[in-house]
This record gives sequence, C-alpha cells and structure tokens, in this order.
Amino acid sequence: MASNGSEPPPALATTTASALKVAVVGPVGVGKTTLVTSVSEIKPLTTEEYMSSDADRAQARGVDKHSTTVAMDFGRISLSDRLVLYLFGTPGQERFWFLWDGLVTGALGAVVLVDVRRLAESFDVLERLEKRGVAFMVAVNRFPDAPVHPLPELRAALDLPGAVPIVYCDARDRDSCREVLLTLARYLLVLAEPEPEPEPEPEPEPEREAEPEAAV
Ligand SMILES: Nc1nc2c(ncn2[C@@H]2O[C@H](COP(=O)(O)OP(=O)(O)OP(=O)(O)O)[C@@H](O)[C@H]2O)c(=O)[nH]1
Ligand SMILES: [Mg+2]
Repeated sequence: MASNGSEPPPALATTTASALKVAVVGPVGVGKTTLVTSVSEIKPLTTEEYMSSDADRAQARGVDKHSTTVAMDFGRISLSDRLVLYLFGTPGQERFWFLWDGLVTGALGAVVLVDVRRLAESFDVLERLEKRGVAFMVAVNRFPDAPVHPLPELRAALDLPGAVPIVYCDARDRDSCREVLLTLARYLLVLAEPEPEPEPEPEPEPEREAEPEAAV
C-alpha cells in the first residue's frame, strides 16, 4: 500500500526470502511512472527530469507532461512475509533505451502500457520484448480523452498472439494497477505449467488365433 507521507513506509520483512522482478515498459508518456507510483508500497524511486528541449517535448506529443524518466522507476510490493515483487519502470524516450537490458534482464515478465491514441509507438517496444524472449501482457491506459476500442480490435491492431492478455487500466488507480499485475501473474503461471504429455498411442489389439474347429 502506498505511504501517505505521514507514516514511515513499511520496512521489508526480515523473513523475505525471495524477490520477483517485473518490468513496466512502453513508449513516452503512457503512464509507466504513474503506474509504479500508484501500486508501490514504498515511495518509489523515480528519476524524473524536466524536459527542456523542444525535441524531447515533441517525442511526448499529445501528452500533457513536462518531465520524463531518464533512468528508471523502482517500486516494491510485499506479496507475503517471504516474497517481494520489485517493479522496474523503463524510460520511454528512445535515447535512454540503452538502459533497457539492465532493467529487463531477469524479469519474470513485463507489462506493456499502451495509449490507444499512439498505438503505433508501441510496436518497437513489443518487438524488443519478443526479441529478448520476455513474457509480456498489454495494459491499455485509459486516458479520459482517448477513444475506447473493443479489446479484440486492439489485439488485432497490435498483432498480439491469442494467449497474451490485454486489459484496460487506469495507471493512477492502485486497484486497477494491482489487477493488471494479477493478470500478469496468472498468465506467467499458465506459461510455467508443463506442456501436457501426449496421449499414448493405443496398444494394437493382439491378433487372435483362429479357434480350432471342433471335431465332429
Ligand atoms: N488522465 C490520465 N492521465 C494519466 C494517466 N496515467 C498517466 N497520466 C498522466 O500522463 C502523464 C504521463 O505519465 P508518466 O507516468 O510520466 O508517463 P511515463 O510513461 O512514465 O513517461 P516517460 O517516463 O516520459 O516515458 C502524466 O502527466 C500523468 O499524470 C491516466 O491513466 N489518466
Ligand atoms: Mg516515466
């Protein structure tokens, strides 16, 4: 649960034995930092810098924002006394993409945040994850002035395989972000299930010897 600032953030349980890593990726201004901030139980580590150049603001076109992530976002969710989830938000600007490898390496999976008004900007991101073999799902961040398309249409437009989950979310809403992470967790569990063993071929019926004819 996010701290409201008046109480110290919950300390990491001393019993914590394992950590999982999930990456939050997507193009500029889709709400990656917003999602990590909404869902983290600690005040997240963010690396926001003021966008001073026209080129940077042009890359974030259509998005009302003046700062951008220049390295990463980092948040934490304790899943149990023993298990903690670390969230790593990537920078959206192309000139910081060289940081991707470190941020995505070792991730169990990734959430790709998408803005329907700038769908084509997500293609590069999806391709980069596919090349790295990182399991991912798509969360469409519902901005109030964005059109709402049926999810099957968005799936087709993004050319997503049928098994990849795609959901709507509001990156500012903690419950909505938790639901996204739960969807990713369920998908990762399905992927981790062993392939069912092929059914064994039925044994051929043994050929019966012809009964000797009874002597008359
Ligand atoms: N209305 C609305 N605004 C949002 C939502 N999510 C993010 N925003 C706003 O959109 C802007 C971009 O959000 P960020 O979280 O900084 O986006 P980002 O993906 O981290 O951007 P980069 O780090 O520059 O790639 C901010 O001004 C947010 O307040 C949302 O769900 N609804
Ligand atoms: Mg950001």
